[in-house]
Amino acid sequence: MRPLSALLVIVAIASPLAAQPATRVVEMSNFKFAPAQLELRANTPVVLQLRNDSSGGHSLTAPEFFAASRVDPGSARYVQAGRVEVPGHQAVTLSLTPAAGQYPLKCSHTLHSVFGMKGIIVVR
Ligand SMILES: [Cu+2]
Repeated sequence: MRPLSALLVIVAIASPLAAQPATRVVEMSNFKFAPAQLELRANTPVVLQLRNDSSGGHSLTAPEFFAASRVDPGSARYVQAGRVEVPGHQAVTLSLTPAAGQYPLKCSHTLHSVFGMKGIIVVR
């Protein structure tokens, strides 16, 4: 294949992928979020994959963040009163568009945030 042809093939393959929102993974375990500081781009659609590798349940609770974000209709059912529950050994995938700001996040389960399960979402 000539170099120009190869380049055109690469562009054709890459373009549809570039239009997809980036996926950011948040790992939930006993008792932390990883990353504890989640950095997102303002007004840019993103897919958040919340993975709980523990046997017990956790939540990502960030009412101000979810109130300020535009949560896609298909993901809205996962957000209840600013909280997303993720049962043990499961994952929840959310599509949303965040707004600029700094938002505290924590796990709402008893004592989990006291044990360190908290963090911040920074949207620039
Ligand atoms: Cu928890």
